[in-house]
Amino acid sequence: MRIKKILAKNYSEALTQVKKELGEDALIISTRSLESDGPSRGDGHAGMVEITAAFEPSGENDKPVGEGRSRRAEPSLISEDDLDLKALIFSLLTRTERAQSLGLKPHQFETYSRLVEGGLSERLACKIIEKASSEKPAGKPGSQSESQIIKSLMKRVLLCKGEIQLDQKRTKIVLFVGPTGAGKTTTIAKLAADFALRQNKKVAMVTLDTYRTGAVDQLQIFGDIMQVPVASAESRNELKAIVQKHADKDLLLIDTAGKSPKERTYPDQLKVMLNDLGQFETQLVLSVTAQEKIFQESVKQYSPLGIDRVLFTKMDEGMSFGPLFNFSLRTRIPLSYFTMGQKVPEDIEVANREKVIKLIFN
Ligand SMILES: Nc1nc2c(ncn2[C@@H]2O[C@H](COP(=O)(O)OP(=O)(O)O)[C@@H](O)[C@H]2O)c(=O)[nH]1
Ligand SMILES: [Mg+2]
Repeated sequence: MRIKKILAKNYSEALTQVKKELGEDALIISTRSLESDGPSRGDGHAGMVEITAAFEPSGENDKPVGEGRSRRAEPSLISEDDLDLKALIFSLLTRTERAQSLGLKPHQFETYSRLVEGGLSERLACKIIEKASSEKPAGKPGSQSESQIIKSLMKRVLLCKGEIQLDQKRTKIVLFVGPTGAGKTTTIAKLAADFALRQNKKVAMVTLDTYRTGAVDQLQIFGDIMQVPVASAESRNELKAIVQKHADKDLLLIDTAGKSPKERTYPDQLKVMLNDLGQFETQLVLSVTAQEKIFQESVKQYSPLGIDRVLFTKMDEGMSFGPLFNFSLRTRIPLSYFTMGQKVPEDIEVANREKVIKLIFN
């Protein structure tokens, strides 16, 4: 796709010229009259109009690789053929213009800007504003302000399911999965401390992360400090034996290896290992400092296991919390805990909606 400016005496001539030179499919991005720039223009273009248009150069895409454009072209990450013209034009608009094109009214632009700056997706921000304005009782004195309505609406749609619920009759087994370095092992240690030391429950920790040097030791050190037993399993039978050995426990926390979201086979390997456990809960551990795309990819990766909860770590290091909100709304996976520091056991809390809203609007 290329961009070109066309100069002509008036708009109708300019448009005719755009069609003639750039083709019927050319998209007008902007128009302006050069008269408005004042009489002092010395370039001889005063009184003319200028149209900026985007167009697909004809024939260039059809050339075989190695000829013409392909050889001369600068290396680029996306080929021009893959560009979605509409999305590109949308991204060329200013944020206000985008808000307008999504159907918002001028008095809503400021709120929209605020939500988008907080990291909410543009479409989600729009939907929330529209829903809030449909809920606002027209002009009632003393009624809530628009921003209060928006905050309470956002709070309402967030799904939080509180802490891990123990099972009276059997050991509650909870599996922690997620990208490398998200904070799985540290979080397990925090939870073990909370249940064992504060709630006086019988807890054991198991790690399936036996590939990485030091991974078992990392959990073992926490276990020694807290007097909580630690085991490691490399096979389905080993895991089965460990679970049987700890049948008297209230809670069994299972740590897994960190895997890049690109490793699609790991959940299947886990599934085989966990096959004899009966019921277990899966907590997806994500760092708020990770890219938003990692969130989505991790869900795709681990969905074969069934994801019951999402736990966000590194809230202390996060700069933008809108992605957490986007994720929560898109997936509807309930939030369980937030962690906000490296200190074991104190830097963990049960996820709560107020905190998310406060962080987004800070
Ligand atoms: N700032 C901060 N660091 C954390 C938090 N949780 C874990 N970490 C750190 O993140 C790093 C990776 O944690 P780890 O538990 O080993 O991640 P894993 O690979 O998912 O098991 C360690 O240095 C942790 O101390 C948190 O809530 N905030
Ligand atoms: Mg780990």
